[in-house]
Amino acid sequence: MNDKWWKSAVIYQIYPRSFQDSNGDGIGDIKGIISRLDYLAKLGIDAIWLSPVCKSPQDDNGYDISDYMDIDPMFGTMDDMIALIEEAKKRNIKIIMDLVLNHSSDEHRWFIEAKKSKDNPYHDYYVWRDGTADTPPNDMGSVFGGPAWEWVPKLNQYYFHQFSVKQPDLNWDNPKVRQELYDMINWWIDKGVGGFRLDVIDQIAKEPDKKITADGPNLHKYIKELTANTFSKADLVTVGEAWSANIERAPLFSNPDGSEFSMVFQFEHICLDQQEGKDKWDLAPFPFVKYKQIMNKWQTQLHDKGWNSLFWDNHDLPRVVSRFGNDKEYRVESAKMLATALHGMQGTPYIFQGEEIGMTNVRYDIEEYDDLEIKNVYKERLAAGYSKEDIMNSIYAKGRDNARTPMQWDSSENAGFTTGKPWLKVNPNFIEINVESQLDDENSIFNYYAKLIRLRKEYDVFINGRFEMYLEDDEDIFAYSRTNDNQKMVVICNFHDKELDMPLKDETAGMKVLLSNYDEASDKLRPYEAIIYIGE
Ligand code: TEU
Ligand code: CA
Repeated sequence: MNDKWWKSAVIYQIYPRSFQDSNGDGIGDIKGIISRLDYLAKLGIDAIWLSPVCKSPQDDNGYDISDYMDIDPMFGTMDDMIALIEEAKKRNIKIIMDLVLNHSSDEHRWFIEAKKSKDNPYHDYYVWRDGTADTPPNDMGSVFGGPAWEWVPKLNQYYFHQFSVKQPDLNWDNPKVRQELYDMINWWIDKGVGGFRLDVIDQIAKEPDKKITADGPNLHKYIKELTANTFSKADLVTVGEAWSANIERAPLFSNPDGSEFSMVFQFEHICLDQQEGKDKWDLAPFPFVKYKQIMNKWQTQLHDKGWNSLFWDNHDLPRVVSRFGNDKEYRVESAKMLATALHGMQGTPYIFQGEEIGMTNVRYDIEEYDDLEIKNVYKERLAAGYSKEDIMNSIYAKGRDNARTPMQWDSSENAGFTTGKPWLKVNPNFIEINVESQLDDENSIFNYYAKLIRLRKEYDVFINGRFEMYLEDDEDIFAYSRTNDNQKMVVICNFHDKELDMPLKDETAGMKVLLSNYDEASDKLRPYEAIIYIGE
């Protein structure tokens, strides 16, 4: 099962507008990324998942594309993009593009045409329904709040948008739409990209009349057709973002026969710290034992049947160390522990920019946030009678801008991100938490991540070992083994700040410590301690 390069790869996600600005306009750009490639090579990553850089009015920070075959001037030019692909290649790093195929921007030329008239050739590129000004086709809502239907008086029709009103859904039932998208993807493949991440791909086969969004009846038919016409022609990595994927359907998305994607990117473990049946803003404590059950299920049941992505955070999620670790007195220990727990499992690990230095969540005034989702939930919940304090607490915990504050490179003004005014305020803790202070510190979070990545390349068992969990009901410890034909690895992680008796001594007797986040050995499992043992 080690045949595919992406199984032993580590993928680093860049959110371009927040990574590195090169021209002082306060917005990260492609030239900025190029200037930091040596840093990423030092970390040891194999590929960069680049959040969208295509032309976009930036209503949803690039996830609303108005031209799939051009680069947004804010990020640079097509020449810059080609240079990025080439410069990355020199360092053995592949570039993974973010494909947003469920919807386009309302400023895409297809949509501009589509709304001109019902018999315009592009009309059927989108999802329209008749109705009257005050009666939408049904009561479906958009992910970002408000209705999923937008009235266009000139046509006496509504168009469907699962996300913002500036993100009209593409009509995948129209073969012309599918063909246009395949042509565009093949054009990118010819430019030398290493793969694609497919945004909300489980939502393309929507059937709004039946109120179906994710996982529509035609979904896997469309994905198979997409892959056969594009990705299957080259040795690419493809990652399907699928909020609806469960363990039964994940083997389809990531079928080892290559008919769909290389791997699935699913969220079951991410939706645990919210109240049952409500949404992410309705906070609940993290149910640790439940989390372990979910990991155990995915690790054991997908083994040999598909391939999973391993991640704690991304540009839509809070910072891992603030969410599942301790961003105060044990920030360094808990960041390393969380990395260990994740990288030890089977699947392809993702590192979201800044995670490798332990960047944390922020608490800003509402005016200081930028994300449309934060602004919408604030308005909606205020109108619904929630207290401001309540709403802000939800935003501090779950707001997407937690992940989007500029990368903290050094302790100079604006953390070395820009010489201008950053588009989103820099986290004030950049003086303490930044790349520069960690590069030469052997014990830094950065160097711990670099070690983890190196070990993954050295020991096959990280890639193909069978997973077995220990101590299922333990409220503090996540521990498991990975075993292949010639090696066994045991991973022990303390998820809390309690000091515990060292568990599993019989299991680990005679094994050697491969990695640990504390200096000296001890009989106790210290707060947020993580150890990887290796043996035969
Ligand atoms: O995210 C899919 C998605 O459903 C999330 O937006 C999530 O539900 C949201 O963060 C609410 O908490 C993808 C992208 O990752 C996201 O950035 C885009 O906004 C979205 O698709 C639309 O393209
Ligand atoms: Ca810039």
